Amino acid sequence: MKMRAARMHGYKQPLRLEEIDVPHVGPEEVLVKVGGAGMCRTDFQLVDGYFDTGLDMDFPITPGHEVAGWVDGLGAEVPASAGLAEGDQVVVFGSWGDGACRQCHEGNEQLCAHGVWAGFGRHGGYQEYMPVNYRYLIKIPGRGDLSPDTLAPLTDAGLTPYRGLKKLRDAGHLRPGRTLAVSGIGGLGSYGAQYAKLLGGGADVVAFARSDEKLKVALDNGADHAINVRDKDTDAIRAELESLTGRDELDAVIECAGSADAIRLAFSLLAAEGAVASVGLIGNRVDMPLFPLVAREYTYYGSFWGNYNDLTEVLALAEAGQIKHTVTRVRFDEVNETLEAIARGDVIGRAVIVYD
Ligand code: FEH
Ligand code: ZN
Repeated sequence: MKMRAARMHGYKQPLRLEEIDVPHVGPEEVLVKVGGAGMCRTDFQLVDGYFDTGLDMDFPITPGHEVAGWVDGLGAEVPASAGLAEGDQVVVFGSWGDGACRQCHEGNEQLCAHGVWAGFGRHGGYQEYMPVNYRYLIKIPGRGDLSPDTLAPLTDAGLTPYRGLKKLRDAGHLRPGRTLAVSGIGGLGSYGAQYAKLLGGGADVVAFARSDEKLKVALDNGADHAINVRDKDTDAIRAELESLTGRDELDAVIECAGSADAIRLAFSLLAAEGAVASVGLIGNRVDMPLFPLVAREYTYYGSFWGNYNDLTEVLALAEAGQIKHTVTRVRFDEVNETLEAIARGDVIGRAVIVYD
């Protein structure tokens, strides 16, 4: 049987839209019929060579690490205890550790130094069927009220800011009287604005973005305030922050963009003992003054993707109707132009490939 696959044959070139054989599954694998594949800025960066010095790529590869769909077949050794059957709706936990290191034993497979990621090898969500080890599938209860195009983004865009905000919350940075900024309202930030209220402990939430359309998403998703930071210097932003919140500082920032400007702004506005959690990856390096970091006792968290249990919590919030989804459905033949739109920052919410 054949399937459509948008595959990468090399860096800095469009994905090739191909017809290839549906893969066979290994004994412990499940064949997932992809119902939705989120298109992450990381996918553009993969094609553009962001990872070319860090990852060995055996081309062709199929991108797509943000996947939801249905069980279409089971390998012979998938145990009954996995509770999976043909037709079940599932999401893919996309970070597969070696199961041997401390991080894997602690449940943080996304931090495994020897792990592999869906969409960074032979199979990913940019193809209609993908084999996945049964351990990395989460079955969605059979009510069917969450479609694959809303489920898929939860496995990365909805997962990544959740983990970052948990770090800020669990370290005591989020409580009444505090000001929490959600920086960057793209795929990740559209969820980050929601978690800022759900996990924020009463903190005042202000969204930063470079487009009014994206700030509207943040306000619709629960942010208390919104500041368009495009072409404004720090003093102007600080004045606007004070007029909106009554304070000219931030106590915590979930930084979802990752650009040098966004990170610099976060630290420029940070109150003493403030914390920034970086989850965005637009840039390559962080440059900040040392003295304020030390003398004001800032905390800077890196937070990567999320672990399996984080994802189960996000899915529970979605199943309870506590998460709003901002999805742009994409046809398979629009994949390359959509990657370019993502690179320009022109996509509102999350683009999701659907194989109609
Ligand atoms: C996913 C896979 C690999 C690198 C980076 C990412 C991010 O999109 C996680 O949020
Ligand atoms: Zn991603």
